[in-house]
Amino acid sequence: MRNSWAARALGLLALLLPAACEKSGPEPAPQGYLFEKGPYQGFYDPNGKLIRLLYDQNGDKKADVVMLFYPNGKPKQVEADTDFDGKIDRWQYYTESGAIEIANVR
Ligand SMILES: [Ca+2]
Repeated sequence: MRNSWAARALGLLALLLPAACEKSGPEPAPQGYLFEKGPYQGFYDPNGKLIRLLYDQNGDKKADVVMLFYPNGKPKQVEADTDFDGKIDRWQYYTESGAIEIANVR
């Protein structure tokens, strides 16, 4: 399935979004804060909104999926290196309302 990587990336949201709401997490620093869990790394703004999400799928300490989000919480762009060669080979850009604006596979 062509869009399965994107679906998987979006599925990460389900794992990380609750963290933004947990009271037991680290107190937000003035410029936002980083949350790391296994291969996932999320960066949140001072209000606890997820701004950026990185995912290291193959465990080589380099992010293979990078997601950016609008202030409304919807995905803004998703870029992925699906063959782990260090180059982005798939990407999707979204409108602020959540519709896919550009999707491409290199
Ligand atoms: Ca990697």
